[in-house]
Amino acid sequence: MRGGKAQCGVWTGFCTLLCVLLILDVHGRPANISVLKDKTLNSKEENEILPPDHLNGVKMEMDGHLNRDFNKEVFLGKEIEEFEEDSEPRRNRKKLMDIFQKVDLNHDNSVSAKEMQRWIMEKTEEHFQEAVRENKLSFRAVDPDGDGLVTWDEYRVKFLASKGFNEREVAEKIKNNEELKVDEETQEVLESLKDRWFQADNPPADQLLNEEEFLSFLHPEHSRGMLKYMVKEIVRDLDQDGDKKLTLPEFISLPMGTVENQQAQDIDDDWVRERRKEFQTVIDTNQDGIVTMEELEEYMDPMNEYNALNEAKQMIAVADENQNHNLELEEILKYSEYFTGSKLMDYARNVHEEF
Ligand SMILES: [Ca+2]
Ligand SMILES: [Ca+2]
Ligand SMILES: [Ca+2]
Ligand SMILES: [Ca+2]
Repeated sequence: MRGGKAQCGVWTGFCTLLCVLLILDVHGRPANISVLKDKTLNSKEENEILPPDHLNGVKMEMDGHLNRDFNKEVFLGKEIEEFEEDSEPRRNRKKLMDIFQKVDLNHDNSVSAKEMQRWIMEKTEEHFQEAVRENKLSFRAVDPDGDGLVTWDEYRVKFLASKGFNEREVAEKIKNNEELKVDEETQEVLESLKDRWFQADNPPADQLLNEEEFLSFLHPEHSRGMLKYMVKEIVRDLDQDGDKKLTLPEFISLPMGTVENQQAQDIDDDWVRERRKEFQTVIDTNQDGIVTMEELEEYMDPMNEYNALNEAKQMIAVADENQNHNLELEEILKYSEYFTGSKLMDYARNVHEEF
């Protein structure tokens, strides 16, 4: 574990179908899959014992897609959901002003890159703490006898029960070493979960996961070892020539036949443009046109301070209208959609009322 307990926020909620789709969908990757990730499809109560496909404050999804909400997640921390649900501009503006005061540590009414970096690190830590909190509940659900240790078989029973299998029947069969009749899709998910399960078992491996290990099972971004595992999985999915490195064409490649109309074509073009930019300007740090596992690991590491500073500079650049490399309150209010996801239509009038 890095820094003892680096923690990250649980993003609860895909519907069962979507979750299975995303776990299985390693080769076919439609460019517009983010469309599927519409918030309306989320359901909070399901799959809490399954590793979330989306990790808050991590730059890339487990399926290799860029995390489009990254900047909002690291700017808002655990308040992100509140912002999404609350669409009342007046209240959002007030909240954003409060955040600005806090980011502006030296109270000079201007946010520097350093101040933003510190803020990003703080908010990332907040997601971590959220993950730990939710992990407690998830762990309790898979450890009904409460001895603090979970076997793969115990977890497997809970997983299958969440897929609609009869929990007692499955448990009985596993106990008696009988064959489980599960469909191919479920079997594939099980195998990938099993792989991940044993990766999360810290040495000396005892085939049991305690709460902390279970946390890195659900949240690989917490531990150096699991971060490596996650990167390996992503590279495996994108690497076409098997050299365990990614070229730009490998990184931006799209499956054939996903483009059905002009709208989808536009989404594809945006997707490629964004990915190319990210590859060239951020991930490939030594600029040799190749992304190694090490480079990808640094990129994915939510606690990387250098990444946080870069992100801070990028965020400032987006809204820095007066070009002073700092953010003033008016700039942040004007670009509120970028920082919070919600538009403040009447920002100009309100700002003037305020001052
Ligand atoms: Ca300041
Ligand atoms: Ca390659
Ligand atoms: Ca490189
Ligand atoms: Ca400025």
